[in-house]
Amino acid sequence: MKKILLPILLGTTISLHVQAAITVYTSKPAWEAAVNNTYQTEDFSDAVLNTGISFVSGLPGTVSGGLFNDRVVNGGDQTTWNFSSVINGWGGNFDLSPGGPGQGLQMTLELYAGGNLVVSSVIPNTYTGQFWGLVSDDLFDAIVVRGDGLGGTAETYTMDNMVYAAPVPEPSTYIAGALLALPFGLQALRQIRARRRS
Ligand SMILES: [Ca+2]
Ligand SMILES: [Ca+2]
Repeated sequence: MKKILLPILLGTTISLHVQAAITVYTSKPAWEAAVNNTYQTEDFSDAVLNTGISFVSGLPGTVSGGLFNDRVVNGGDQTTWNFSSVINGWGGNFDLSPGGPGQGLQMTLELYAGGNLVVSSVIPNTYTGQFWGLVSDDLFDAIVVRGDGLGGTAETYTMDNMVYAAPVPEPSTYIAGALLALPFGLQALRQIRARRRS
C-alpha cells in the first residue's frame, strides 16, 4: 500500500513522501481493483502462452490439463516467469495439494530498474486453488517462484489463470489523484501550479 504523508500547513508547505511497497492480495476482486481492472490472463488452455510471456523451470514445468504444473525446491529447482514488457501486478490461482502440502511458494521480483525484491508473504501450503496476487510500486519484468521452508522437501503445485498487469496510470497521476482526494487537495494543486508559474 502506498503511504502518502501530506502535512499541509495552511497551504504554505507541502511535503510528500511515497514509500515503495509490495501489496499482497488474497482476494481477486481486490487485486483487480488495485490494477484498475486492466490486466491480461493466461488460462493455460493450451501449451501456447500469451505473446510476451515465457517461463524457465528447473524440472521443467509443463502446461497440461488446463493448468501450469511444476515442482520447486528450496535452494534447488525454481521457476522464472519472464515478461517482455514491464508489469506491476501478478497473480494466479494456486493449488499446492498435489504431492501433499510441502514447502509453500516464495516469490522474488526481478526489478526493471535492476536488483530484486523478495516478497515477504509466501503462498501457504494449505492453498487448494485460491487466488494469490501482488501489486508492486516498483516495476518488474520477471518473477521467480521458489520453494519456501514450510515443510517437506519440495512443493509440487499447479497454477491456473495467471494474471499480470502493466502500470496505469503514470505515477504522477497517482500523486495528483491522491492530492485531489484530500480536503483542500484541489486548492493545494492550484497553489503548486501558481507557484510554478510565478
Ligand atoms: Ca486453465
Ligand atoms: Ca504440493
